[in-house]
Amino acid sequence: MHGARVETNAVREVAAAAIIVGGRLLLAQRVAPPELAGMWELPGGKIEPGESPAQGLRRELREELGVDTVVGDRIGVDVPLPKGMVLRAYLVSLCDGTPTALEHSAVRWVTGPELAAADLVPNDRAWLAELMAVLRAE
Ligand code: DCP
Repeated sequence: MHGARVETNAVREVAAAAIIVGGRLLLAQRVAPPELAGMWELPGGKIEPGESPAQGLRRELREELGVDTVVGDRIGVDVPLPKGMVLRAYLVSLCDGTPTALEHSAVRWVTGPELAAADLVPNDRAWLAELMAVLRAE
């Protein structure tokens, strides 16, 4: 073995939230890294070791948006990320609080046509068709 580095076999997940209220999806505007700053994403972040995806996503949404949530079903494809990580989207319900840009530069609620026209981060474009379908069904 190579020293004391702790290895884990678990694939590291980044979880992102599709929060839909009244036919609109919540988007958050990234501040970093420079190549993504100004672009819009589904809010979320890295699941920490020992957390379930639902626990980690709830924590991220509390930290980033100041809201209490319930994490529901997965939506869309797995998006491979560098370093063996995987990006997954979940349908998420708001329980308490108003989403506030605590770690983003802004948040906004978009309709389907507004989503299609938004400057989304490239990874999140993989979910566009499913998100549009959910918004249409609202
Ligand atoms: N990502 C993405 N689409 C999303 C959310 C994240 O493509 N809807 C990507 C951007 C990053 C990686 O996933 O390459 C990790 O996302 P964050 O930087 O948002 O995750 P954390 O907030 O956990 O990062 P850290 O705390 O390390 O800054």
